[in-house]
Formats: sequence, C-alpha cells, structure tokens
Amino acid sequence: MTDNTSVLEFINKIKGLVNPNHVVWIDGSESQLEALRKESCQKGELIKLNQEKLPGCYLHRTKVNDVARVEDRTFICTETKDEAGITNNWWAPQAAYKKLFSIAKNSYVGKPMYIIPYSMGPIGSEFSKIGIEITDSIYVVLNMAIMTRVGKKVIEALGNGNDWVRGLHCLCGIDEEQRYICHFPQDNTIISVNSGYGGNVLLGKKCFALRIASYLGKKEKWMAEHMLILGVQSPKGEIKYICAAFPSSCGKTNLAMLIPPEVYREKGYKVWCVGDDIAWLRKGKDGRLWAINPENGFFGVAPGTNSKSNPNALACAMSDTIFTNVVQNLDDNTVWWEGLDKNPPSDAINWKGEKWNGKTAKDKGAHPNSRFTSPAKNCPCISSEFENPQGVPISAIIFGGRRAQTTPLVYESFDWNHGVFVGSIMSSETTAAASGEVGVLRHDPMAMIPFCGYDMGEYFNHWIEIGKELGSKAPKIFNVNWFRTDKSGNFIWPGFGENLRVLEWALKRCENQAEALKTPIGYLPFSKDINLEGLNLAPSDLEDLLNVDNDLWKKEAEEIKSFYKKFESTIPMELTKELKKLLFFL
Ligand code: GTP
Ligand code: SPV
Ligand code: MN
Repeated sequence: MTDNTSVLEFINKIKGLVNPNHVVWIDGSESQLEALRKESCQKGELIKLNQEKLPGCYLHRTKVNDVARVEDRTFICTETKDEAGITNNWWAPQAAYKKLFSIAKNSYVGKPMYIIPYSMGPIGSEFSKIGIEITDSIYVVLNMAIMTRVGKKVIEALGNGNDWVRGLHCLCGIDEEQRYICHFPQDNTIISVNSGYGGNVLLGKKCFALRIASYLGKKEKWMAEHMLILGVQSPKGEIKYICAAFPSSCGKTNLAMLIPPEVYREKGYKVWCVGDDIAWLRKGKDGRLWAINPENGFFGVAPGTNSKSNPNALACAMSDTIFTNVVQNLDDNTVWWEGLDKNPPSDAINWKGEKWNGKTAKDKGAHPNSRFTSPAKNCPCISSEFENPQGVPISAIIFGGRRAQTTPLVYESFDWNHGVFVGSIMSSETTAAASGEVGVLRHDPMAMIPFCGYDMGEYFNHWIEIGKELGSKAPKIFNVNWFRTDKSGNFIWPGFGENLRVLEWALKRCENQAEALKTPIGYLPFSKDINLEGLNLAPSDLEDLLNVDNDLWKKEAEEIKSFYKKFESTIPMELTKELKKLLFFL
C-alpha cells in the first residue's frame, strides 16, 4: 500500500514483535469493511441486529472487566516525570517499552494484523494529523472506520512524510492486571494492551486527539481540547459557534445536538453540530480562534438517550451503528438501554450476555457507560461546515461540570485570564465513563484531567499564551452547571434542549446585548434576562439556580488553594493572582 520508509520500518518492527499470521491493510473500501463485519459476526464478536429496523447496525459486548477508560493504568511516558506533571501517571519510556513489548510479544500468533491508516480532521486539511493504528481486533477496525477517516486516501495524503502517530493495540487476554494505555509524546507513539474498550483502544480518540495532540499543540501553538463544537443560528440566519468543555458523561453530545425549545424553533432558531467530544483550536488568519472537529463520528453514551432528551443522537444510531454493552431485545433483535423508553423488553440479553427480563429485573440491563458508535453524517443537524478544512470561528468558550451545589447555572468570566482561571477551578462528580467510584467530586480543570499529555501547570500557561495571541479577538469564557439539585436531590434545571436559553444569554453577552451582575466569581445574569417563555420553571427556582452562596464559595476557594499548591512550580502567576482576588472579594 505504501513505500513510505518510516511506515514500513514501524510495521516490520511491530510485525516481528507480535508475530501475526498475516497482514491486512485497511483500505477504507466498503467491501473490505463488509467482509470484516461478516467475519466478526461469525466469530461471535459482533451480533447483527434487525436489518429492517436498524440497517447496518451491530451489537458488541466487551468483557465485564473492560467497560470504561482506566485512568489509573494510563501513562504519559516522557523523559522526565516533571514533563508529565503531577496529574498524570508517569513511566520512564525505556522501562515502559520493555514491559509493553514483553506483553505484546507473540500476542497476534494465529491472528491477522490489521493496519489502519487514519486521519484526524478532514483529509488534506493543513490542521489535520495522520496516525496508523495496528490492531488485532476487528471491532477496533470497524469503530475506527466510523470515528475517523481511514484507508488509502490517508496513506496517499501522508506520502513520504514522517509526521504521523504510531499506534499499537493488542487485545492479549484482556487481563486488567496487565492493562496499560501508554503515551510517548516525544516519540509520537501510543501503545495499548489488554483492553477492548473504546476510549482505551480507539487510539485516534483520547490517546491521539487529546493526549498526544495537547502535547503537540503546546509545541506548535494550538490547542487540543475535550470540547464539543456547535453553531447557533439566530432568526436572522446568522450562525455563531461555541465550544464547550464538560467532563466525560456530563452532556457534550447532548448539547452539541440540541433541538431548540418550541418557542425558539417558532422564532427560527436552529442548532448545528460540528463536533461532540474533541476540538482542535488555533488562531486563524483573521486573528480569531477557529476550531475543527478531528473526528468523523460519535462515540456516545447510550443510557439517557431518548426521543425527548436527544432525538438527533437517536437518529444517528438508527443506522450503520455499532452498539457496545447495551441490552439486546430478543423480541425483534433490536437494542434497549435505561432511559430509552419506559418499556424495557422482557425477553432480552443484558450487557453481560445473560438472560434478562426488563420488566422484573432489579439490575441494569445496559452498562451505564454503554455506547453507540455512529457516523457524523447520520446526524440530522450536522453542520454544513463539518468538512470545512478551516473549521469554524469561535465566539464563546463554555466550561461546565456536574455540581449538585455551589456553581450557578451560568456565569461569565471577567476576561480571558480570569476565564482560564474559571476553567482551571472546575470540579465535577465522577461518572461511569472511567472505572472507579461514581459521584465523587474531583478537580477536573477544563475537563482535561484524564487527557492532558503534559504538566497541567504548563497547560494553564499555554492557555494564557493563546489569550495573549488572540488579544481583543479572544472568545468570551463562561461556566455552566446543568446539574444543581434541590433538597430532594432532583435536578432543578430541565436541561437538554432548554440549555439553549443559557446559550442565548451567553451569545447576547458576546454582542454586548445583555446586562450582568458583577459578583466575586464573575458576571451573573439577571433572572429577567434568562428567557423562561414556554418553560414550566418557577421564577424562584431560577433565582436559586443563579444564587452565589458566599460561604460555599469561601470553602471552594480554600479547596482551590490547596489544589493549586500541587502545581506550585509551574502554575502561571496570572492564575494565582485571580485566586487571590477571589479570596479577597468573597
Ligand atoms: P462523553 O462521551 O463521555 O465525553 O460524554 P458527554 O459529555 O458527551 O455526555 P452526554 O451528552 O453523553 O451525557 C451524559 C449523560 O448526561 C446522559 O445520561 C445524559 O442524559 C445526561 N445529560 C446530558 N445533558 C444533560 C442535561 O442538560 N441535564 C441533565 N440533567 N442531564 C444531562
Ligand atoms: C469519554 O470518556 O470522555 C468519552 C468516551 O468520550 S471514551 O472514548 O471512552 O473516552
Ligand atoms: Mn469524552
């Protein structure tokens, strides 16, 4: 397929190590992918679903010990520990390679070795980057073929270049004690062993497009962020683009595809999805910040997705989709998950592969981190700019997390540097997207704690530097929280499509069309300026949602102080200054 010597050298080296039966180049053709789907079904790795109701759809179940990202087994392997920083697990490159090679050795014996050339970003865009993933899993090949642009075209675009990310994935025995997800940013290399779960093995996604890319971005003056990208079209037909960073399973896919509430639709509002998980951002020729979505599909959380919460995501998943760890409805060979509807199937198989009766079962049928992998082009509201090699200009950046208390529905930062501070002090309750306890509050600056490929203090510095580059053309920065709860633990804000009401205020602020109240944490909307038309929410609830409790914030600020201590040697003084100001004004 290629005579690129850097590619051939890598492939030969890996071939010698893993010792496959034969080599298969993924060319991107539908006929090859179809043959692989067939083979995978024969092996029992995929289940072909009802092709009348769900054309092109398949179901896959992972091993029960392999259902989410494993942050404690994810490593940044830089020459020095300082480069990886305090928030990452570090492993010296030589020692890591030694261990990983010993695990990978001969692990493909009797199996094919699949070589997937892929592009993150539209092929040929000057902002796109190329990777090659070697894997022994057809599931990985088929998912990568949805999530990225794969095949011959990519190899052609690479030509004789050496600027590409090396990736090796080995299923091995899915042994969680021997599971490692390792990144070698200085070698442009990723090695993942003993997992078959999405975020650990679709190496273009979190491993490349965030961990390696954030490292490259620092060097090359751009940013790789855990952000959705959406366009809000006003009744006048103008489209303004927004990026938003929320931690895993905190609402990116939902916000990216939201359907405006009826009163907004009647006025002519529309929302266009450019991306739902990752944004690559850089300064454009006009001096503004521009974003592309490096992915080509969605790897979305299934539970909670339904025709009311996210009809667009549901539409995406109706065809050419791979479902992972959802319920198989044996009645008609379709799928189900918690929150799809109130009618769970009685004759079904749960995510573990056991017989399951949804009418009587006490346990969940779908894993809380079960997912659908769907092509972006399936999305009814995909932006016309999705393939634009230049991306879209960004008017506002939004940070947000899951906070039962403290953080108001929305507030705006005083300026860029204060906005970086607001991103840096994000905390959120943990979710099922990563293994470990769920619902524990943890610091997650910019939603990048699991994904920043280098020292986080340096990462904050990078944000400050980008702000200097953008100057007066920098987007405004906001923070949102859809997850504040009342005394009984219920969400106060209705969320989902209604979140447009908050975006509207933010965009008005960008145009100097709305007022705000200056508080110690930032600018808050006056409740009269959040449009509640057509929404059944008591004005007093909105007051609650916008309330800034000084005592809670004092505690929060003390907590931030101790969090910042961890980065003492690298945190920018711009941020420590913001913290001092917050402590002073509270
Ligand atoms: P990753 O793919 O893991 O990065 O997640 P994500 O950030 O894309 O989250 P997603 O949109 O898939 O939402 C995760 C969960 O949060 C789902 O169960 C949603 O139903 C729920 N959710 C999303 N938006 C809202 C909201 O506005 N309010 C409430 N209450 N729940 C929401
Ligand atoms: C996330 O966990 O943020 C995801 C899913 O988007 S994964 O690809 O597993 O990282
Ligand atoms: Mn994500």
